[in-house]
Amino acid sequence: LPVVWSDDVLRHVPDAEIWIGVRTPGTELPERATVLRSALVRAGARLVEARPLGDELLAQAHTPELLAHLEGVYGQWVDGGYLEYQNRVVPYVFPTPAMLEGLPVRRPTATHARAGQFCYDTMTLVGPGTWPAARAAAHAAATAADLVAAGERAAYAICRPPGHHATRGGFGGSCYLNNAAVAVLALQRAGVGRVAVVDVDAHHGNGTQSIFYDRADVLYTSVHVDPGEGWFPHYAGFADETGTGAGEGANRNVPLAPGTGDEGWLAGVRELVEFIGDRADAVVLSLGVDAAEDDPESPLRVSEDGYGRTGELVRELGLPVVAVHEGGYHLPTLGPLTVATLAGVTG
Ligand code: SP5
Ligand code: ZN
Repeated sequence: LPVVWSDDVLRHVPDAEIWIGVRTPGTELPERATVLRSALVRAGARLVEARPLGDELLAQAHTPELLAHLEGVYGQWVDGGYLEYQNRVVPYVFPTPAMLEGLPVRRPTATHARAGQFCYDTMTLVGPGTWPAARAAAHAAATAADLVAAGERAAYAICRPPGHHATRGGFGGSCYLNNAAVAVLALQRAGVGRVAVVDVDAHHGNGTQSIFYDRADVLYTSVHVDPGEGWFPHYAGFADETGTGAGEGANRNVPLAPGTGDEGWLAGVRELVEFIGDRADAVVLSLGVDAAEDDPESPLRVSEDGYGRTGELVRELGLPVVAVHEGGYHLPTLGPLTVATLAGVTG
């Protein structure tokens, strides 16, 4: 199994997350990527360097305003003297629909105001290495997609920071650029017609869903902890979100009750696989392992064996698979869970 890697993914150091006003240590740490690399190498995988082949794909996945913001905002934060207050870009005012109620969204003058124009939560801070790392992760996803388009049956990209909460024009949930969306677009650039995203991260991938919500040629499917039970991303991931316009019927969410273990989880994954059926030519697997029982960020209770069987169910689709890493925060089990899933995928 080719495993795509870039040293640049280590450059994003989140330092902190501000959650209900409390500054807590960051959870999406660089060590996640090195742990994954070690586990995969130990399991016999072949490391492939990420190639810089994604900028036009980034422009397809995201708005120019978001890309310019992510590239420039930390420098503006430094130049504006904000390091005196915070060592990371932290938003405080958000141009929500409730603030503007139909009025145009202006471009604010102050950097501290602009911080909230694209970031929709207070946990996803921008530091000096955020942009190069996010870009490297997206390039890794595109490289894995290119390997699959060139004939590999499966490829896996160690993407960090993760991506599935990043929308076309916004970011949050520890995500900045949508790596899974970039993988989809890279497959299609290489001539693959229909792509199904299977998102097995514990959280709903609101970003990926929204990017493809009106498209019939990209199915988005996800099993995750029920946002209606109080879990991030709170505002999306419900079962009645089925797509819009041409994309009606191309979206499938399976929300699960907190505490769900292997049986309920695997029934959910099976639903996704049946939903996809013969309607896709390739799969992008949004591979988060934070549904595992020992993960601190979700209340689901999937075992290592459950993740292995998750991979096997994806394999049963009989399609080439581009796996991109998403969440998973318990460093001691991150490697084994991911190796088990990929072993299921490759058989
Ligand atoms: C990619 C991914 O798995 N993103 C997950 C983002 C969800 N984060 C929600 C955090 C909720 C509060 N967690 C408290 C941790 C304090 N450090
Ligand atoms: Zn997650």
